Amino acid sequence: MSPTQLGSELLHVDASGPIALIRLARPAKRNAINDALLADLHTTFVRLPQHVRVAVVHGEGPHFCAGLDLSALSERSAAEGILHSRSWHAAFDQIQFGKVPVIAALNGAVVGGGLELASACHIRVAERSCYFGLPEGQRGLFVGGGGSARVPRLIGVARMVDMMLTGRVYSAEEGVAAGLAQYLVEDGEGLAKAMALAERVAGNAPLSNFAVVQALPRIADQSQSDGLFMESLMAAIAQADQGAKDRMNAFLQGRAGKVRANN
Ligand code: 1HE
Repeated sequence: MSPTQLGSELLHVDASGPIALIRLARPAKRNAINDALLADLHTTFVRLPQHVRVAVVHGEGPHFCAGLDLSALSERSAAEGILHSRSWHAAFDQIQFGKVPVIAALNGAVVGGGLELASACHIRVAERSCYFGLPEGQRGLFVGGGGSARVPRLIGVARMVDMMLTGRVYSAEEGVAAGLAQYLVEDGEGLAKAMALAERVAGNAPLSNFAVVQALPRIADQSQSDGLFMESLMAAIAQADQGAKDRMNAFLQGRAGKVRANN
């Protein structure tokens, strides 16, 4: 897989422009993630070319992702189970803490490992058809793709406990209200909305985007004292960049947009 030939028959990737489009392409299996698809996701995010500024992830067919491919759940020892889970962590870390901001366009089932994938992305757009669940409890499993770390940061531990213990499923509207996604759109409009958001994100200074994606979640995990110190370092690095100076001058000379309500 060379940088210009990312993807596979399981993962369709167009990284030719500044917005990379990454599509889970197993609709017959509801985009369930097997080891090969996981490896493709991992490699794709590691190898995104330098010119890519934002990535958009979505799923082919009526469902974003049915989670772990349950047919691939062979008998594993505890040690093999740990390594399998760690391979999901490694792949999804490349999404959350990779080169670029990642926007997920969600439709249909966003369940189990599919919700873990979505929660590794930075912005989630939910179509009205979309629903969120963590059926691991019902399947005799536990989350293994980073869900226990990422989902409570979106919705709180109590809501995740409820989802896992009772099998509660959140509708798109409920998910947006709870914090599982930031945008709610009509069916069929998710990808267009994600692309429109990606255009805006791509227009930011790359170092600002880097700070938001890399520093912000880490600061939120730190003590206030450590977090504020890291904030100062990141702010100083970002504003020292020529791109930031150009943008500030553009505003001061009346050449940049103003902040307006609902812009
Ligand atoms: C699958 C999977 C899968 C579908 N692994 N094959 N995830 C789950 O527990 C969710 C399981 N899936 C479902 O609840 C439903 O399939 C859906 C709600 C996602 C979609 O329903 P539907 O009616 O549109 O499709 P379907 O008929 O159920 O499925 C179509 C095919 O996809 C069918 O295979 P076929 O060969 O009979 O056509 C299904 O078996 C297959 N399929 N989902 C394998 N998940 C890192 S730890 C993460 C732990 C987890 O993610 S646990 C949660 C797993």
